[in-house]
Amino acid sequence: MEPEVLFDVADGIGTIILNRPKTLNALTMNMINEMRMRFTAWMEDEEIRAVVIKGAGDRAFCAGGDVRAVRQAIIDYDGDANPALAQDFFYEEYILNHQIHTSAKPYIALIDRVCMGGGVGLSVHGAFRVATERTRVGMPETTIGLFPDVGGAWFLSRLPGETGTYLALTGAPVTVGDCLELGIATHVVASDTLDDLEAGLHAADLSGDVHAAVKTVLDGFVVAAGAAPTAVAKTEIDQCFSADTAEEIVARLTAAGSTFAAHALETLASKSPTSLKVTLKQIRRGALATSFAETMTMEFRLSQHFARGHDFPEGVRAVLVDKDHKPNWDPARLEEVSDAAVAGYFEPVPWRELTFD
Ligand code: QUE
Repeated sequence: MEPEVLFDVADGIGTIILNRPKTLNALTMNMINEMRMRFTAWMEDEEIRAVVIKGAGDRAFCAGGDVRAVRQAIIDYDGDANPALAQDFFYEEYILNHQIHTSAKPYIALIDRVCMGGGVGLSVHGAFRVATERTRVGMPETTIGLFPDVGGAWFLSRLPGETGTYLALTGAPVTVGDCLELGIATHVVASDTLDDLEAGLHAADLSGDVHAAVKTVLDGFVVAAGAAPTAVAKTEIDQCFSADTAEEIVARLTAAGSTFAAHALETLASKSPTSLKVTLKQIRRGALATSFAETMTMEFRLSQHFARGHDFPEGVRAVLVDKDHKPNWDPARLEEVSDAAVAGYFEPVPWRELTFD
């Protein structure tokens, strides 16, 4: 059987290749475990000077987590806590995100084509994020009744103005121009130069200041990024998405009356009302957090409550299993999701806590 993730070491560079091209390199528990172990070993290995991550195949960097498997575990389970997979998947994935965020060695994500959800968590927290003209980045979790996790509270709340709140709630994917303009990407290169770029990294002298050496190589491949429609809409996004409640965001978009606002409204209307309200609070709390670790502790709690809720398995059913794209959200309307219900999602769960020392 073909390994789900490949590791290669050469010229002081450890390379991770996500290798499930038929499923858009969606992350399995096995892939997360293997990457966690390898990453730990590489951080302690003096021969490894930098880490590169990329996706196999010609369709995706990584489309997200294997949430179908998590949903199935939830359906099959009848215990008091959460099924092992719904605990371990998020727990181990978030530790991996934290490892990437805190990596002392340059971490270089080659984000070609689709990069969604869990794929964003494997790329955006690294020091170098290389996008191409084919890149599509998004946090679409509110579409499946979940929330923009994998460090979304941290990085989305730190994007310019309210653009991260907009991306979090609508799940809207962005193209390469926005990736650069919003700071999701550090470099934009042509996809047909990626092999040369990797060869450049392998040929570089990484024995001195390795961050500077990597930056010099990447800088040499930079091309123009093109239009940034989300960044262009920032003033309107800031006006509408700075509201304190999801209802008020909807009211401001309704009052705005623009094509952009109408499209955003239509998008929000299809999302889980619970996801929207919890996500807004998650992003606001993320903005106030003083450490990445603190936001991951919060997100793990959220993941556990979503695993016990109605909308996450239902959203996965509608989008990824039955593919009818007609989720039956419960509650079905924003007004029916109480402040108390939202607050409950942020409470610790008795069976496990994710903390970092
Ligand atoms: C929203 C999401 C996800 C999604 C689609 C959405 C998501 C996710 C996947 C996905 C895609 C391909 C796969 C797979 C999962 O799709 O998080 O296993 O092969 O992982 O609209 O949040």
